Amino acid sequence: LKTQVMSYSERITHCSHPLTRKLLSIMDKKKTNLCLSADLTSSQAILSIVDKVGGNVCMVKTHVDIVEDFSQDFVQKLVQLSEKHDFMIFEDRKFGDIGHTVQQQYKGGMYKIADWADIVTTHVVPGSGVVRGLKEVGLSRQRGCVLVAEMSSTGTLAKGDYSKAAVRIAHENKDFVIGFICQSNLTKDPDLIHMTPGVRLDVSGDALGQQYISPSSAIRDLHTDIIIVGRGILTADNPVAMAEQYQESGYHAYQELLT
Ligand code: BMP
Repeated sequence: LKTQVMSYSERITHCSHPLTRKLLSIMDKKKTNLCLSADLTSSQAILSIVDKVGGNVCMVKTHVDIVEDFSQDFVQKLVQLSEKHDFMIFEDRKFGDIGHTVQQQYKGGMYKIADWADIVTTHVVPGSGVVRGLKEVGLSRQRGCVLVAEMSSTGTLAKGDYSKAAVRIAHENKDFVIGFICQSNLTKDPDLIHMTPGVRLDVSGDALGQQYISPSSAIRDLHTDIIIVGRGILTADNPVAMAEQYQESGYHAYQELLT
């Protein structure tokens, strides 16, 4: 199956995971493969930008541990916005410990991530136990997880055999793993969604090793499914107009793949 030439609606018929199906149906309906990385430090600032660009995105990614005034009220409001605008909530927690520890980090502490995040990211450096630990918490709540198989940063160690191992762990845990954070197409399995950060139109990197590619390079050339954009939108003079531009660039690249 060549997922990269399947339309979102066609691909749904080849998918079994309910979250993958839901995500693809949002992408199809809203004509977007854009995920906003809402990397801001105040709840109000996050809720405000998300309410403005919610219609342009299929997912909103958070780093909840950078929010200065975190509260359960904040995440409840985020969930309400996800229902209003129809997007999925994606906490980029990047778990990286033994199964027993990540279970507690996932369901407990002050964030209680499993209560509100549809999807979480995890590193696979601990081996498959990290996924099995998260799964015990997430499965009954209809949650999913995404494996960090490759990274956008310069000198990343997540490459080669490491990335291949991530793909294997994904295939072995398809009841819970719905895809990858990656910089290339890693498998033709239609169930597994490829999500690519390090996407920006105007600059090629930052001072701390981030490397950027354009939306069309990610979708059309690398055959990934979703573009994750943070500062490209957040620091723009007009973030709403910029979100529209990223949405259009990403969706146009997808349409080019179909023809
Ligand atoms: P920005 O578009 O502002 O560079 O933000 C990228 C976002 O994606 C950040 O939240 C970062 O943590 C995340 N990310 C990344 O940049 N590269 C990766 O390989 C994996 C990530 O999750």
